[in-house]
Amino acid sequence: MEKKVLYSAVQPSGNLTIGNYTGAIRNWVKLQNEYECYYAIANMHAITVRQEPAELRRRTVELLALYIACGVDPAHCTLYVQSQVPQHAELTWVLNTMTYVGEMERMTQFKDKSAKHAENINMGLMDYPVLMAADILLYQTDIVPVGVDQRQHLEIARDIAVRFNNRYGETFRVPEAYTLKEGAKIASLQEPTKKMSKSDENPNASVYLSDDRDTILRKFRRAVTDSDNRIVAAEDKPGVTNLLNIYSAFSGCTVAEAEKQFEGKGYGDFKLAVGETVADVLAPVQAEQKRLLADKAYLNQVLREGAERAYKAARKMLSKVYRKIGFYQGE
Ligand code: ATP
Ligand code: LTN
Repeated sequence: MEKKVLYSAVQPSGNLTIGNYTGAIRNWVKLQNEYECYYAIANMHAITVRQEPAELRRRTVELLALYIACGVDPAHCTLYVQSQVPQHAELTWVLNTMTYVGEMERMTQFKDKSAKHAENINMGLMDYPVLMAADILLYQTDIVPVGVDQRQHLEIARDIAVRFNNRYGETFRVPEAYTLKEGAKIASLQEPTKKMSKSDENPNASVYLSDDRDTILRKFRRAVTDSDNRIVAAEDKPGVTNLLNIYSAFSGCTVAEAEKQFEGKGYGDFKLAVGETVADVLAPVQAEQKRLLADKAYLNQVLREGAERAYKAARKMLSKVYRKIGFYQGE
């Protein structure tokens, strides 16, 4: 039986955080044998906010090395850079004509990013979800593993697919979101009601996958908690709840087990244990990423092969779309 298709991507827009790891890449590894996987580096999405060209280029390769260091296997998955497959931009144009401005204006991420980059509310920022829909729909994707923050974009991708199918006949497969419970939403260490984000200006708010052990321990030591000293998950204790979630995601135990384990302990010991657990998981990943980055020839080859595979599938799909909508492609 043919494997179902899985698609996901991360933007090379900053240093990845432990949220990107638990909410995205780690799940990719768990799913890679069960599905036919496409894992992209979404550099076209990244330029919707301003990027320094040299940095964008460097981060693209670093992200690829990170995927592989986390355990994503290039022999089984298609790893590629979004801009190297032109059909993403081409399909976006078609889908733009069936997406409403009002829908895009209502997107939470668009509103957040518009507030944050008020000097640069560009068309690409608004079009971001349509490009994401094109990514997903080009490969007849069945499931899309994303963190909670991306679920709204996935809903729009589904709506656009259904809309197209209704108008032009069955063309796109309608994708499903896939979110694992633990690690799906890691919050900021400084403002635990906000999500941890790689583009947060406060470096203490996020733990980066590239942070060394001392930095990790220090950031957890400074994490915002509360004054009642009980290590339990509760709605009015967002800081402690977040730390319990992180501990659970990195140690493999449940939040309930973690609560039990830390019963009667102080916040100081608890934060140290969370920091050590995270640092222990990240150390081998960092070492492997460094080793891979020293072998550019290998990384370039992975990207070449990935782009070729993705291109073949995308070209077929776009041609089908062009046929359906009446674009002349020769007789
Ligand atoms: P930015 O802040 O630059 O927009 P980001 O940190 O949100 O970036 P993305 O590249 O947008 O990262 O997201 C990559 C993947 O990581 C997505 O699947 C997203 O759901 C997941 N993710 C991002 N932040 C978190 C988080 N705090 N907790 C869990 N998953 C997350
Ligand atoms: N917008 C996504 C990254 C992304 C993506 C995708 C995720 C771009 N294209 C397609 C899943 C499927 C984000 O995580 N911020």
